[in-house]
Amino acid sequence: MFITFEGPEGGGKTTVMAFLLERLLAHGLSAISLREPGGTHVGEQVRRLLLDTRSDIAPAAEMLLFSASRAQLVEAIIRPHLQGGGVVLCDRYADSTLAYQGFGRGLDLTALRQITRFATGGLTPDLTLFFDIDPAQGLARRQGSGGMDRMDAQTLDFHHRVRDGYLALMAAEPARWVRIDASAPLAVVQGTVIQVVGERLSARGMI
Ligand code: Z5A
Repeated sequence: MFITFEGPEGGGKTTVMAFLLERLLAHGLSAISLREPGGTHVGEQVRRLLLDTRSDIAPAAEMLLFSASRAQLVEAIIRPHLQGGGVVLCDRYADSTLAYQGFGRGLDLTALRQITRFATGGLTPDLTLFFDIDPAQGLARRQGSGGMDRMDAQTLDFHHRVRDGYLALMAAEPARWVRIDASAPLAVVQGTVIQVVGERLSARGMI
């Protein structure tokens, strides 16, 4: 089962994914957690380039770099783990490209979908958890937990377009997406995620 974590920054994706991973492993499931961009040697090099505030990257080049990192991750880790019957948790995936480079930067969505299909071989998540939070609140949390990277440092307008983009993606594919109120206290968010994922795993006979 392939589960992705999406949403504006500071929603708690990384924190909750680590919590979920522990629970899945405790259940005896073969689960791994990954992040995008990154997750492989090549991907981590690309990540450094993409998030460095000194990088001046054209929108199309930015999109292709995110896609290169994704292509490597799918080929080297995600697909083999899924083929072995495991669970893959991924902190961001292709929907981030549609939300950030498509709705945020204004790149053509049809072209982004074609490139994404090429990069991933058409691999789509079984479940996408949307950590929904007001962008200003998310950025404030992010500022509190560390430095701002090149993507965080975009305008608030940009981050609002990204969130609106996510809402449009979710509306277009309601069976794959579940909205999580990421402004709720952490324990509530964790409880909701455990319940949603538990139901999906049980429906597949995995627990
Ligand atoms: N990007 C893109 O443009 N295109 C693409 O195709 C892809 C990505 C794949 C990756 O940055 C950037 O690349 C990202 C999108 C773009 N940029 N932006 N902007 P990243 O991986 O470094 O960052 P991120 O994915 O945006 O994650 P984040 O900012 O670290 O946020 P998070 O993982 O959702 O939150 P967190 O780190 O778990 O929590 C943040 C803080 O909030 C932390 O102190 C927590 O303790 C706290 N927290 C978490 N939950 C709560 C609750 N419920 N209440 C109170 N406090 C909480």
